[in-house]
Amino acid sequence: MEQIFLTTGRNNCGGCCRLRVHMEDGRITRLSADPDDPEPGRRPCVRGLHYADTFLNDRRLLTPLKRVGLRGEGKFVPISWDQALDELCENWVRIRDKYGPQSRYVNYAWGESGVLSGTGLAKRLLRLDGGHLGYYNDYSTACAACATPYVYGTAMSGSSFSTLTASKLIVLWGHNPAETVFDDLMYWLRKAKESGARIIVVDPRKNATCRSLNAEWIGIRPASDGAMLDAMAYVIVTEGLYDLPFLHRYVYGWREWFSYLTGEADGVPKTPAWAEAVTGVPADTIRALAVDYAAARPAALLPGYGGQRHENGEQFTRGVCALACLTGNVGVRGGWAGGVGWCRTHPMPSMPSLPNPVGAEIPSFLWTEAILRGPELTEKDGLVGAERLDTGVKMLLNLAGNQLMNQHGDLNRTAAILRDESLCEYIVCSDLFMTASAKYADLLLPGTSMFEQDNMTTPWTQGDLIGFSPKLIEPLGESRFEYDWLADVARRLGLYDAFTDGHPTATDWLEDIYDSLRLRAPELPPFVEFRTMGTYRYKTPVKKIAFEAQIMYGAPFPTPSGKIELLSPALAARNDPKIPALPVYVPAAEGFGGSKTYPLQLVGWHTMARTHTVGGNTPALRERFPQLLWMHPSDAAARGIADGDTVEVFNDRGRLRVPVRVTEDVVPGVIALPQGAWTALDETGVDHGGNINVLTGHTPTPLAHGNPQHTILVEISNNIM
Ligand SMILES: Nc1nc2c(c(=O)[nH]1)N[C@H]1C(S)=C(S)[C@@H](COP(=O)(O)OP(=O)(O)OC[C@H]3O[C@@H](n4cnc5c(=O)[nH]c(N)nc54)[C@H](O)[C@@H]3O)O[C@H]1N2
Ligand SMILES: Nc1nc2c(c(=O)[nH]1)N[C@H]1C(S)=C(S)[C@@H](COP(=O)(O)OP(=O)(O)OC[C@H]3O[C@@H](n4cnc5c(=O)[nH]c(N)nc54)[C@H](O)[C@@H]3O)O[C@H]1N2
Ligand SMILES: [Mo]
Repeated sequence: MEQIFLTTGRNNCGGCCRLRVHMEDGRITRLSADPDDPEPGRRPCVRGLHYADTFLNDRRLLTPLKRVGLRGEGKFVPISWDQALDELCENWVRIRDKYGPQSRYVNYAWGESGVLSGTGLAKRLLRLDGGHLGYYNDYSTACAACATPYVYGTAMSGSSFSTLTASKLIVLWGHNPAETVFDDLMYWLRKAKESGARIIVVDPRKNATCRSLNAEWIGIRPASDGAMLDAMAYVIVTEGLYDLPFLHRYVYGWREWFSYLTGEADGVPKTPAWAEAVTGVPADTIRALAVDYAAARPAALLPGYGGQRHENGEQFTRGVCALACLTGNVGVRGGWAGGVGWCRTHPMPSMPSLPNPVGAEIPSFLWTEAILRGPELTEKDGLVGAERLDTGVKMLLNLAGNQLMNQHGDLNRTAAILRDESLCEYIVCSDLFMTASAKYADLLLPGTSMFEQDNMTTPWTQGDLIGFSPKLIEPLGESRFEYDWLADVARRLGLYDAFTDGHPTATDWLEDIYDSLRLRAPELPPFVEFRTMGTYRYKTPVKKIAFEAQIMYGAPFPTPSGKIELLSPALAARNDPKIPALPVYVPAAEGFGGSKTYPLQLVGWHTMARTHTVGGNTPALRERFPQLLWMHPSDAAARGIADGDTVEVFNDRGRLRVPVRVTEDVVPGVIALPQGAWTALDETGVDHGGNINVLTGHTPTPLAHGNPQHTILVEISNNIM
């Protein structure tokens, strides 16, 4: 007899879709969309519908594994859980006592994006045991989240997507929600279009969103957007199309910005022709967009995170905010303030966190530096909470993450750092598969998937829904949820009671967390009911408009001046040309024209086919979405490359091989490759998986110290031996 249960995904996806799990005789037979789902904007996509193939298969790790070969070689022997945890504790205590708590690090990892995650729980245990080196920011929004408060005083710069139906013109700038999902944004974009909004996509690629919305495409060179934003502002200023009362009332530093735009300050007017040379976008197109954006009130310039995952990503973020201010599109329904765009409307569940006795934190992108040269890091590298570190990272916990050898930059350099066992002495990974990162573990522990363990989820940027993925089957083989084995580690360390705090199982925690949320949100159904619903949408819709209170009621902005700071005194004081006081274009060193040897700009994106690397080993998804390099016909012809040819893409950092798709959907001089493909390095250091991170660098962005992983210069060869 078939039974149907409801669940929701809990890896790093912005969808929070509700899935039906069909079961027979205790086995999962298939997944399907729920026809009764009240959420028309959150229907499962191809990744969600494949979760059973992705997570429940014979590729799963089934026992703890201990490394026997060289680190990274991928040679392991199975061991018992008892032996695994004994060895883990031995190293844990040895490293703590020899190097101190600061030598322990839990790496950025989002394979488990539920309320309970291995990373959060491991930090809890380490904090009960003296602490660990911490990190701040992330690989998703480092630049945007850091730069937005410099402008508005807060990162909560997002409005409810439903307000976009009031927009007359929507510009999706480096934004591709048809693939990246971002809650129910696509649904509201469709609604906006039905209400008559014109939609334009600014992207180096004619992306899936552009095609799906039948929107207009403006192709732009990667990391050059700031120049186009400057030129649009120039047109709006010189043609008198700006909102002067808005600037007077709410904005600090606009006159200085005007002087820069007109060239009064530096002798270079930031005209559309000036920007054309940088961006490759025709001057007429820039001028027309500027005029239309200024005329269509309200209008929304909606940035994704793609434009900010760049060397100059902070300035991109500030540039978009500046245009919104120039046209008075902040604080109004149908406008958009720009910035990172977080928007929380309802109470959300979270695991209570403990203070970290080690105050020091690094930016998340600098973990390889903390291993290699921890004690050399200073405030200039973004170290906070300590002037210096006493030690490099000696124990690394990588739980449900594939950063080590897939998602971090410059994988060849990363591999060299990780292979040196005198640097980081002990690496523990927990994963479902033998990933490229898992191969670098000294101890590799088999985790449980979303079908084998209760967890709770929250949506991404819009806070109106919570989800639950219930345990439906027993864990495969000997795999265990991180909570369970961490509790065993705690027991060995004499910290069991403190760690579990009266919660023998993870589900006990979830119930407690949920019940305390219910005190704040009495409309929530009882836990027993909620856990069967897949997703629950708050009944009271809150349509939030960012900065409405400031614009409608005159509340001050939470900045030092109380105004929107286009000119930032804090940034002026840094006196760093890479992050100047004004929100203006700063060229990327590895941007267009940055190298004669490597003339092509390579840009990555987050593909429909995977969530980062998750799904990258699912045969049906691999077949349907082969990893292909997009290349413009003119670049292909210049190199004698035909559609379907396999080429080698290379720079000083690495080489990869991948088949080419010749297409006019990418601008000339730019090639594009989806990020997240599984690394497959051969003995000569050539990657055959098509992983863009063999080509990305390790230089952090100037203010956020974030990952510029979309800024890459390369050359291509079709002369492969
Ligand atoms: N299917 C799927 N969905 C996902 C994920 C996934 O891996 N797969 N990952 C999730 C996660 S963790 C995150 S952080 C988000 C990521 O969300 P984003 O960072 O917004 O996604 P990206 O695909 O990197 O970038 C969005 C678009 O920006 C374009 N772009 C890149 N560089 C530039 C530029 O310099 N200028 C302009 N104008 N455009 C540029 C890309 O071509 C792409 O179409 O997605 C989430 N959703
Ligand atoms: N070049 C380039 N690099 C990028 C990006 C980019 O745009 N370009 N994007 C960056 C961004 S935005 C992000 S968020 C990061 C993502 O970086 P990661 O979070 O490291 O990437 P994932 O591939 O999602 O890794 C999840 C891992 O967890 C495992 N896993 C999945 N479910 C479970 C589970 O239930 N239990 C356990 N134990 N393991 C599980 C998966 O098998 C996988 O190995 O990548 C960043 N890297
Ligand atoms: Mo991300």
